[in-house]
Amino acid sequence: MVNQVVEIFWEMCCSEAPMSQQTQYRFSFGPWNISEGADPFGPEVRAVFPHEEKFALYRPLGFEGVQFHDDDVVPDLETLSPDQVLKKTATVKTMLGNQGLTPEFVAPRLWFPAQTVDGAYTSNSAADRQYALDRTRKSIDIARALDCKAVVLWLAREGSYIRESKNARIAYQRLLETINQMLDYDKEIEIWIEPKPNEPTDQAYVPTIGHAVALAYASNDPKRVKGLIETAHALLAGLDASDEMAFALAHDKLASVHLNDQNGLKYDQDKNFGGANLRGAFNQVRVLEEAGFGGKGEFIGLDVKAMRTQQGRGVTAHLTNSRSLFLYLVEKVRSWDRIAEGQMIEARDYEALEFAILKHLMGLK
Ligand code: XUL
Ligand code: MN
Repeated sequence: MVNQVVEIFWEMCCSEAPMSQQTQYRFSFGPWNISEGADPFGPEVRAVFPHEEKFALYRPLGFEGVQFHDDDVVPDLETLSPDQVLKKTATVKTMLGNQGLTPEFVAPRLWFPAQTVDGAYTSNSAADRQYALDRTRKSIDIARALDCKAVVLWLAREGSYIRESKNARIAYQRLLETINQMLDYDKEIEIWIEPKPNEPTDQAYVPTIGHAVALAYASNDPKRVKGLIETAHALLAGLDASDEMAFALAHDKLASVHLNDQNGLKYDQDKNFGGANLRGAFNQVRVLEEAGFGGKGEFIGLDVKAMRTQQGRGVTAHLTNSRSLFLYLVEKVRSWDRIAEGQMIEARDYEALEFAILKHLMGLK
């Protein structure tokens, strides 16, 4: 009887992604993840070096996907003509090809320009909103010229510092309008929204994946609007990152992830994956693995930051350690005793289940 129940449970929980079809995970990061160590209180502590040299590090470190801001591809893109932008993009495309790398997405960097001080798509200024849309169209052009199918919207400045400064209802309508304009501008591009609840704004307008998925469904082409979930951003919203991922996966809306970690409600830390909460990291891997995430070529993105104390040129241990930790946790998920799990769930003995998980993570029988 118990075995029958366990089998039924197995069918319900795991049959969609049999563990035998093991996903070969592919990893990505952005050039900003090999940082020079500057923070709001001090300048760079390591030598700055060009993107080309960063690209050469990807493959040897075990990464094949590159995440871009638009101006990582085309520096000073505001000052260049459309032809110049395309020319520069072509040289980056060649560079990537030479290194065997795939561009995963391009994100309009809408948080640096003077025009976006009070928001981009949701600014109170019509001229500034137009600037944001024009810049976004340039990012789409760059993505397409790289043969890349996605643009990421981290809506950094869409929010408010004081509630009374903006009409939030109109702001949400403007976000939807912008998404539709993007879908209309290019009939193939996908829009991946990366929610974050705060920083730099006090209160951001798309704080969770639920908000992003609502925008997707309300858009003119819901299939092309998805989400990118960052661990730290979910934690800053007081939410569990694995549940946020599960929500997106249940709606077939998880396009990518930014795995990292966060030690409580502080500034956005971008700590190494698993560095603050190993069990939380295990659960994110478990949810991704059980859903077969990565099986359609999706990348495991790592948005981790090197410690300021780290010395050297082009420090990368935070990336390789986070990648290795992910793969160790994949092994932990695959070697987890599902039959015993099913029995404990059937018996509703969650005390036993919790202790078994903790022992499994510690390598104890
Ligand atoms: C911001 C953040 C960004 C985006 C890309 O907190 O996570 O790195 O992921 O711009
Ligand atoms: Mn991120």
